[in-house]
Amino acid sequence: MAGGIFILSGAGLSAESGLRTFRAADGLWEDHRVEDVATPEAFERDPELVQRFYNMRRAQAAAAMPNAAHEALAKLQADYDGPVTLVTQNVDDLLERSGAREVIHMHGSVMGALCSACDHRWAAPMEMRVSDPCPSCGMSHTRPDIVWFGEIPYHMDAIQNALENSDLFVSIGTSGMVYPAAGFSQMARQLGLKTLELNLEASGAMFDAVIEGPATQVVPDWVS
Ligand code: BJW
Repeated sequence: MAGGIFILSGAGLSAESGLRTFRAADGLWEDHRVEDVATPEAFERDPELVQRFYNMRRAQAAAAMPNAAHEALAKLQADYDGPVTLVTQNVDDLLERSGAREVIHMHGSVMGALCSACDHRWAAPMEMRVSDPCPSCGMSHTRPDIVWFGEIPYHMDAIQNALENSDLFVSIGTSGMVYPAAGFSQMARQLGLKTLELNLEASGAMFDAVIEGPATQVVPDWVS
């Protein structure tokens, strides 16, 4: 069996599917202040504003189609003679819709609802409201199943375990500005993995190799 491949993806993977990245000049954070929509405090202060932001994101994600980069990663996972762990910071489901399996969504999923009273999770309605009752406890504390700033990303133990059992770390379309994901390439190097970045523009972090270009070109080229 071949050595394991650990793939970390970010917003650049879905950019050519029409989903905006966060920190580009035309990115989401140009129109929406992080402090207003992506923190638990924002949700406490103005839940309807936060729900509107994620209702919009959910509609955009549902309308988007997987691109050649998502499809290449799903094919790699299916064809490669070893484990391919797909960890994404993205909250869309485009990897799953291209056939990828067991995608680790470390920042949650815009397609999911979470009850902040009992932690029950269920499929989000397209138009989510705080007043929607939780199907498990009946309380009306419904929020998007998203990891906001100051919250602990999901599946950290599984991520650490996959990193320790891989030989190659590949970062795709992420600026490396947000921790803990931003620290994974350094952790990988310390664990002795080879590291590769595929990005429209190099993030500036240290990698053994960097290939610059749009994900729909560089990811299929790398996979084939
Ligand atoms: C293309 C392309 C194309 C474009 N082809 N490429 C001070 C120091 C250090 C840390 C902290 C600090 N103060 C606070 C922190 C912690 C904080 C943090 O990192 N803040 C920084 C801003 C400094 N982090 C947290 O709070 C996290 N939690 C945490 O740390 O808990 C503590 C803990 C951790 C672990 C164990 C125990 C305890 C939570 C972070 C939650 C992030 N949430 C968001 C929003 C929610 C999801 C959503 O709404 O979608 O997640 S923020 C946003 O950034 C989103 C993304 O997933 C995340 C990363 O962004 P990404 O994907 O990199 O996008 P961009 O826009 O930045 O970059 C796009 C890239 O694509 C670029 O590189 C382009 O070149 C490229 N690209 N087109 C290929 N066609």
